[in-house]
Amino acid sequence: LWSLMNSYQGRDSRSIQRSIVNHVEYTLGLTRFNFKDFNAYQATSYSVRDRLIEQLNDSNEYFNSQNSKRVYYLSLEFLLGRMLQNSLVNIDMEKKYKDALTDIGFKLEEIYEEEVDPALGNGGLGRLAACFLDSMATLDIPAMGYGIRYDYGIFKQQIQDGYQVEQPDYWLAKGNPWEIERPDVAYPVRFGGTFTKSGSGCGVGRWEGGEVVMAIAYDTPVPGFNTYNTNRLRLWRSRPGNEFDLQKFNDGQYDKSIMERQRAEYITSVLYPNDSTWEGKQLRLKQQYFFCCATIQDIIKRFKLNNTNWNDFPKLNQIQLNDTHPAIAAIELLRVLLDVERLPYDQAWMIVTGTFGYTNHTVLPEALEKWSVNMLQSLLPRHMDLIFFINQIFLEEVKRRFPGDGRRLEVVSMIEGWEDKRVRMANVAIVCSHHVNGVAALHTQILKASVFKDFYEIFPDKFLNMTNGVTPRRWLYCCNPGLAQLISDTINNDDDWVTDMRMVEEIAAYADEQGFVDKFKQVKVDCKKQLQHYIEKTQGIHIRLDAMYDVLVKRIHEYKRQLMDILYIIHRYLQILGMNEEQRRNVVPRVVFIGGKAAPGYKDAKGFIKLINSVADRINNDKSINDLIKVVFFKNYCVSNAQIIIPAADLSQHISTAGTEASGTSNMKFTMNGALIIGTMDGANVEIAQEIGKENMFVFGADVHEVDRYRAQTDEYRKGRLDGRLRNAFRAIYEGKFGALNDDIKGYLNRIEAGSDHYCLSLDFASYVEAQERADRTYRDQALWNKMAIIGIAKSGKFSSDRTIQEYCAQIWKITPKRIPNPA
Ligand code: 26Y
Repeated sequence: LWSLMNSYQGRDSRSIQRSIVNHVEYTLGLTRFNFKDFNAYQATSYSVRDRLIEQLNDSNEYFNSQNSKRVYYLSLEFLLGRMLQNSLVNIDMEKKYKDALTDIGFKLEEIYEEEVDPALGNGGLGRLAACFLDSMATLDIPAMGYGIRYDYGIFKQQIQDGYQVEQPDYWLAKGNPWEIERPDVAYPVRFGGTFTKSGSGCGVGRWEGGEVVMAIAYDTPVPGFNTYNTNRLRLWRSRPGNEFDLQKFNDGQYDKSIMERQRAEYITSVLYPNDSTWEGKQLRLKQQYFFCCATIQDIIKRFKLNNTNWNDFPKLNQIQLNDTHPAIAAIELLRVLLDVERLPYDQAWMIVTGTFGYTNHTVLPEALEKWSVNMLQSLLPRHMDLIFFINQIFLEEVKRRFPGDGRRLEVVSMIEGWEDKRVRMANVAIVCSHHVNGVAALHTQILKASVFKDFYEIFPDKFLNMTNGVTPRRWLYCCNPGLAQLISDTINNDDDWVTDMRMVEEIAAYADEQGFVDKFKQVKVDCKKQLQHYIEKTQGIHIRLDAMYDVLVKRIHEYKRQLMDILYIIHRYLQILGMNEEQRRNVVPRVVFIGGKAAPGYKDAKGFIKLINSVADRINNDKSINDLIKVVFFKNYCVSNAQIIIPAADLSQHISTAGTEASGTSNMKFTMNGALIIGTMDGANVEIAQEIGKENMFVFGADVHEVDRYRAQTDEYRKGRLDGRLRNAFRAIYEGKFGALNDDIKGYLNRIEAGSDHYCLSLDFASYVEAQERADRTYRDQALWNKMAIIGIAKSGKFSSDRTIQEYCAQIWKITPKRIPNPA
């Protein structure tokens, strides 16, 4: 048996081929003599998964045997993107699989394209969770991700007649070779029912009745780069519980009771597509509690394998909350410690606050979660009871420390309102956590100075900054192999930089060296060709190669100001129309890409998409401007096509109103891939400017203070200062130059004209135009442009998520890497 147990998968070509072909025959049930690219993808993935499972099990065994401290990253979103290439790269077998497949008649690159893009997230927050998983595995941190296995990921975006149309993303339709279903790992989760309490204070009691659904685990292995360590992402799926509605069965209503059981499965059906406007949907609250409840049970079960002393719990378990979405987990842990484990309140509370950390991702008031007390009470009676209790204790403490400060009590209370009472989940999360962090320096400053000011004064040591990062494995090594190769060749150090991005700084020394610059230019051209091909294939649009590729891709939102970009394009178009031949020869040709999804209920954002498409229609069909501008609405922006467009960008736009974008993470990806940023002093742009130098970006716009002052003025004041070029762009739209647009978008523009300009389009427009002109001038000087781009890459090291995770480990989780011995 031992020899069997030691039989890891061979790494030679024959073993790889045998494993793939075996999976074709025995897993897929196909004949090994005839299978398609998709089947080759499936079999290859199963073959890779076999290796990952082995590594996962060994890692887990090892950590268990050492009673290792663990980190748990709880998130309602994991925007993983395709797994095959990333997995092969991380286990250092891409070349071997490529050769093995070539031998049997398949091209690995084509097989990559067969994979669906698992998209269980909205945008930045979900993608950050995925980057963190990659970094935690790479850094040998015993960590797990916990989330929900949605049947439907973020919708697929289609464009019909210029409007966004949402299509369901049933990503599991053809199976998912990366997950391992674990019917043996299942926990009951209760909703509703009644709670009966005994004892004083918070008391203890029994929670009974209601409905019980089961959480079933689905595990996905997360391999680290250049390490044997492989972590686990555990996603929960809901299934009906067993004690379901015996009454109806007994009454002979067999079919009805079966249907009722099915309802349990709806809990994990769909990812909510909102990323900035909170809606009090009961099903969403059920999702949150469902996954938190199962997760806490799973964590406690693992703790109990090796431990009996509850005071060790926070020393051995750190739980990070990815925004407030999983914050109910803290209350759930408290409930279990009190009502199930029967610990005294003080001890239980110490354990909770020693275990949790909370990451905030937004300062927009409309994105903050505030569940109605009534809803919580009926769904989770004990949790509501406990929130009231901890709130009371907390407020008493605040009263003692800040006597007579009634305003503060009102603001920091977990409960808001009188008739329509709501629970402020951010306040719950702050009080239940030992640390609260923002995701970029400016964002954390804003949290301390305004959003959570009153909390900061109560708990000054709780608040800290953890500037976001992105994984250089996916966002450089995988998506831009040409650039990766150039870096490796230049710094003469193999691939060491892939786990130590600061090393890339060395290439700055070559920014003036012709040989290096030529190679860099070639890499960029190759990436642009790939994008050109992708656009031709998916959207049927031909774009020229010798233009500046100007890219704005992110979720569509007023604060991100896609509207300002398209208004600038209109301005630029009108300018060109007024030029003579001579002047036109001086215009830098641009292909403008704007892409992103709008939340289905966000009318204004959807209006922006229509406007962009209408402008594209007009400009792209205007032969008179001879392709000096081409506008492409980049459809269905997602992780897999981000990997194509980011490496191909020359100019990348990060133009949010100062003080609104918590961090941004694609700004980091674009910089690593040699695009120049045009951007405001917002989010992580500020730190990117610090690292690479302001002179290597096109910075513009009001800073946070100027925004505050502008907003404090009257509509009259703002109306009187409306930017003239902006007004001309509005006129062109009203006159119908871009077709008949609906009244909503016109109304929106009218309001800006009337001085209602919350996102400061008029305030920033002049300096935006000026920055765009600077970008043009710089682009005409290709030597300068490339030099700036190279310095950007060289100095982007800070923005590796490895650095971010190291900071979380040192300052919040107090955990050190645990390198597992390599079996080979
Ligand atoms: C409550 C619900 C409506 C909701 C759902 C998703 C609210 C917010 C979100 C997602 C927010 C998000 O993606 N935030 C982004 O997080 C990134 C990672 O920290 C930041 O870089 C980015 O600035 C921020 O907008």
